[in-house]
Amino acid sequence: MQRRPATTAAMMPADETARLAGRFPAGFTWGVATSAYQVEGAARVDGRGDSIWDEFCRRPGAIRDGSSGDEACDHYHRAEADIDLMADLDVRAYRCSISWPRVQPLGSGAWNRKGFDFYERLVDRLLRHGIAPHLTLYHWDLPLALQSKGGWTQRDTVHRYVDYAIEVGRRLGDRVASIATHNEPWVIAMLGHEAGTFAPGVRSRRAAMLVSHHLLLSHGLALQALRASGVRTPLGIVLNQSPIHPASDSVEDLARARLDDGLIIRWYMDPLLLGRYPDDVLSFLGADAPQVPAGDLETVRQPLDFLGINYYTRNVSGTGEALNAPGPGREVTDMGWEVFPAGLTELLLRLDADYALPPIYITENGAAYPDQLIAGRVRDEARIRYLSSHIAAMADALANGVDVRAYFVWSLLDNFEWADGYSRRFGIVYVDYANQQRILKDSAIWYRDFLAATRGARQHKH
Ligand code: IFM
Repeated sequence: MQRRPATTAAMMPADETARLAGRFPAGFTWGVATSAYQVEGAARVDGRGDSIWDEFCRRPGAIRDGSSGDEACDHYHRAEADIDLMADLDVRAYRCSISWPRVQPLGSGAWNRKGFDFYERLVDRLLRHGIAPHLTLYHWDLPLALQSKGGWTQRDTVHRYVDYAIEVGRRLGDRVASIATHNEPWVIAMLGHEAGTFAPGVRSRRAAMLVSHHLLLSHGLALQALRASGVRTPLGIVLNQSPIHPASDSVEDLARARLDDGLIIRWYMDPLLLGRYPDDVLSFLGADAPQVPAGDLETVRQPLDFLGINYYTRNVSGTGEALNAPGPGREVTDMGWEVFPAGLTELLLRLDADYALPPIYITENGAAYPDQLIAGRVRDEARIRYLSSHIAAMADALANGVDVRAYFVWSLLDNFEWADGYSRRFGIVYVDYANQQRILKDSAIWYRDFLAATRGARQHKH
């Protein structure tokens, strides 16, 4: 690991950083996030089973650069150093996920002790450094053995998942700061089962909607089971959300935007918080709507201790526009996603107006840029602007009464960005994949100084 002093003044004046920090209450949680398949590597080590992403990556053309998470950031073997790195940054919260096939290789039956040992060591070391572990149970890496039986299209997978959740709760529930059941069910359902661009690469709207229902049901059952088994840590779920803006005022574009709002936001928020699916989406889906057995929606609607929101951009919807198409002349990140911080405030105020929300955690926010390591330094001013403007947008929502309690930068490390492979870098820490060296980007130094300012600490002197 390479450490380097840096002057934040060149990136953002210290008084501006301090003013931003001063907009948040003491006790607000600031962290960084990763997920298992994206960073761990060690895909065939210590008894880990295959996941649907291992298989998907083997399909020719599935991943832009032909890569996989086989090695990723080798975090499995470097977790201690990565935790030391977080401690150096004075980060006090870390959101990560458990790889289900690492702890239960076939998704049912035997548990893998070595897999659990890894997470127990991770959690204990985080705690020793004063870093609160926030766990996600499912960040997309379904055990492949379950996919061969139909994966999330099968109701049985819901029950296998609940068994897994109970076991994680039993082993780690007393030591972690929160547990989220799922990360971004919309992505799992729609990119994994309708578009087919993510694992398991299925292309069927009907399958996708059934999967979304099973994911929500598994969330509800897992919450019930975790609570019944005595887990007391805050429990919730993480949704990817964006305000949906019509591309124009035309009747068609307005209708498309309303439908996308239903498919992306209300399809998840309504069952979770109101116990029903939105009527307009049900009638749009027709025969593709899932058959919902009596009682399921009641199960889905469990009290939430928190709701995680992953925010990156707004969506522009219309009959002639693709989702995420940026407006003309707008700044975009390396993902082609428009930089639109005001959308975070708008989204939070809208959700707060429409639902009786639990405390909100911003579980992901960040940006990919074509970072370059030049003379040992990554000058990612654009990422600092992105992060600070979104933190300011979150402060605006807070000032307007939304109960936001936590914020996690996506991501601690550059990592495996799914179908984009390693071609997109989201980290505040640069990973040199040739030798697995970690190099703090300027944004990491800025975040460290921002965190110090939130604690009222004096700015680091260089
Ligand atoms: O890398 C992903 C993460 O796994 C889920 N949310 C969006 C991130 C950036 O695409």
